[in-house]
Amino acid sequence: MNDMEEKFIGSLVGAVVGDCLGSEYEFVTPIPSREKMLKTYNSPCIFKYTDDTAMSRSVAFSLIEKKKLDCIDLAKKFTDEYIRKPYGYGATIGEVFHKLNNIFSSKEYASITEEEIFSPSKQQHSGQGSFGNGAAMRIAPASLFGIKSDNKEFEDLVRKISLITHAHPFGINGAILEATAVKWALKYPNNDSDLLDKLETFAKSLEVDSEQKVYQEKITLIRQLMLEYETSEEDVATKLGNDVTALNSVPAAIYSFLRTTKERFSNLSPEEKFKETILFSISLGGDTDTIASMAGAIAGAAYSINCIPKNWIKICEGVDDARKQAHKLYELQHCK
Ligand code: 8NA
Ligand code: MG
Ligand code: MG
Ligand code: MG
Repeated sequence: MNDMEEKFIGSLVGAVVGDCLGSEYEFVTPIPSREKMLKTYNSPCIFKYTDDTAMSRSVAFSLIEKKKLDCIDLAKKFTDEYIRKPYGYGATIGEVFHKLNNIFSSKEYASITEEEIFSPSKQQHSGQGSFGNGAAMRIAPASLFGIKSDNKEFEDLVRKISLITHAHPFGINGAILEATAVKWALKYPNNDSDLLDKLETFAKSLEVDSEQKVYQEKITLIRQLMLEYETSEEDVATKLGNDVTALNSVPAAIYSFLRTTKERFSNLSPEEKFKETILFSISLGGDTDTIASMAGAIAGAAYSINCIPKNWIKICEGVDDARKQAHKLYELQHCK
């Protein structure tokens, strides 16, 4: 197996591990100490995956099967999975799936258009669309699939995958930034660009017509945090956020990974850096499964599958499927 394939697998497995381990503490207060957390993860139970992984699996499955983005197929896979197991999702996203299910059950599949598929998400929240983190949390497979795409093509891919459920620009732009971070991490440490510069350029292009430069402001905050030797979890959560919105979770996930590239962690092995990413992201509290899953996708891509602790891999549901899907997405690169 070559290094890039190991990074592909690291990314999807890293996302599953973050979701499974993080879900243990989603909105739990107070978050226990590292020692207590590690003890829990040493217990012989299986940690189940949640909506984050369920939706990522559908994204990967559809891209692999169709060898391109087919939004109607992906919407069908999201909907079928939700109907099969509707627990653990965001509080309002179910409305989208019920409307999509009505479309799929009342119309001939071949007659369904993309416009119809994008319509339920546009109706969310009185026509604003959702700015939840549900588009960003499932996006890692798109980074693998689109590794060779140029910026414009990649942005379009992520935007359309997001639009099936999330129509608010904050929800979509959060997914684009998370996907960009994962794609960047696949080329780490040999990447010739700085991640924050790259994200800032993207955020500027995404927020060019907007009066609110919300993601640009978060990137400035991450830059400041990167200059500090250490900042407490509470302060990071206050500055970057830790809730179910994309704006208040994607930056926290990106920082959780970036923090492990600080000079003070240079003595840690890549495995210790992966662990540090996950434990720190969970220690932020709030939406821990989703923040850890997004951070795990980036760290897994950067440090690769060999650096994900074997004892964590054993206790997380869905790792084997993530491994297989990453392998298939890797193989697809050679068919393109
Ligand atoms: P979503 O679209 O329902 O958004 C999540 C929440 O964000 C909504 O329920 C609203 O409270 C809020 N929200 C989004 N857009 C708006 C808006 N325009 N105006 C006002 N409020 C808004 O679902 P999603 O897929 O984005 O959510 C993903 C999150 O839900 C993940 O954290 C995931 O793990 C899951 N989650 C599950 C639980 C649980 O206990 N089952 C708890 C929290 C989150
Ligand atoms: Mg190797
Ligand atoms: Mg979840
Ligand atoms: Mg969550």
